[in-house]
Amino acid sequence: MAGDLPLAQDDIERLNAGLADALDDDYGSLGRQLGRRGIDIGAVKAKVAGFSVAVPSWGAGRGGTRFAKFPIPGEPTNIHEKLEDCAVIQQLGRATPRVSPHFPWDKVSDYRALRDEAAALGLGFDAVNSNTFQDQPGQAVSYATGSLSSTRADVREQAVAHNIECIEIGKQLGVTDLTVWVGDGTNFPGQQDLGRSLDRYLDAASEVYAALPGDWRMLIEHKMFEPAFYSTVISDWGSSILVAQELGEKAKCLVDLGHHAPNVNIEQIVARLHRFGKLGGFHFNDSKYGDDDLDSGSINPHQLFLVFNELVEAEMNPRGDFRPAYMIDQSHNVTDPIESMLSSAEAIVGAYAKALLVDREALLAAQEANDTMMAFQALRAAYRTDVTPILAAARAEAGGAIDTIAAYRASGWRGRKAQERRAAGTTAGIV
Ligand code: LRH
Ligand code: MN
Repeated sequence: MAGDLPLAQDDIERLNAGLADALDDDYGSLGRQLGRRGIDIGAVKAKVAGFSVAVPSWGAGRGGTRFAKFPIPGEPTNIHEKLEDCAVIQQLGRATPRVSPHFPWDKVSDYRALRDEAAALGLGFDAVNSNTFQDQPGQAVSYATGSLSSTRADVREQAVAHNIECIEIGKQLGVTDLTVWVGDGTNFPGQQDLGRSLDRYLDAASEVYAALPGDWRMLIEHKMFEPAFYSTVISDWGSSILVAQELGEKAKCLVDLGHHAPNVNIEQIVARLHRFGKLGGFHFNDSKYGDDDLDSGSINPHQLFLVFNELVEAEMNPRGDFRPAYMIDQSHNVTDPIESMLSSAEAIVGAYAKALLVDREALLAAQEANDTMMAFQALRAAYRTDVTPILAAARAEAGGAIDTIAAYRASGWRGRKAQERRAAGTTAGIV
């Protein structure tokens, strides 16, 4: 049981008390509105209360770009402080009970102790992320030539060994998913043979696959470009699903919303991966141009809704073991990371709640009748519904804050941490 939650629960309840009447009024009127549409608001609230998304450990600190990083006083600089901040997000939002760690960024000497430390804060862990896109001090060979697809056997072996080390760490943290994203690719035509690169990747990835315990999954994360700018070995969902099918049943595909060209129909990719039983997980974020890692739902909330519309359809028509790992993957360059993750989690849960409001019978009937406008209106009626009262009610009933950002600011958490924590570095880059 979570012993030492970071914030005073009384403070949260006192703030909620001042907002409860208004929430009751809003919830009541929404309940009547949904009732007229044949929807039981209580049933939607129950589904929302059961929904959760993991936060990235690397999102708890300020992120940066290749140009600069602007840290804020009191931001976390190690996994222990990151867990504290993730516990604040969970205590206020009650939708992010797991943290997805990244290695070696979150390396410690005792992972069982880390697991207990997280549990005391009301947290668990989600998919472990390997890192063969940066060289670490003292590393035997460099990843400058790529990692799992490098032409150099010693580099591939090092990358395989690192992924297997992440599995061993994950076992101690109680997780059963390994996320494998490799930045491998080229900047010049001809730099590498596009076919052989994939073959080398497949050989090395199959060694990682062979090391997976029976109940584990390997989540293959595709990305169109960056850090490579001419070709990327696992560049799109097609490459990802072919690799996952080649590797085996435990290999699934992870969709990072920011890893596609602008205007790509990501909800259709979700439907395709689900159709073939290969939908393994998500990295939620938003973007306008490239892999901007902006707050989920901040640029294109309709796309997020349409993705969840496919996920609710998938939930109702499961293929294989349908249990996608829902995770946030963002870089908070200009906001307080805690506020961004509170706001993003709300946007993600909100998209799920709206997708639950779709009248699927009416939608299917209109589709079958080729009544395009009524099919679209079935989605639009759900999308334009303000589900905020449902989210706030579910949160408050779980001990969270009705207004998460107001409660966070009232807590003075960041100011307190600025007194306690050492200043973060200003080295440019993602973390
Ligand atoms: C690559 C990526 C991947 C993580 C990294 C932090 O762009 O999305 O998921 O390893 O960001
Ligand atoms: Mn990602």
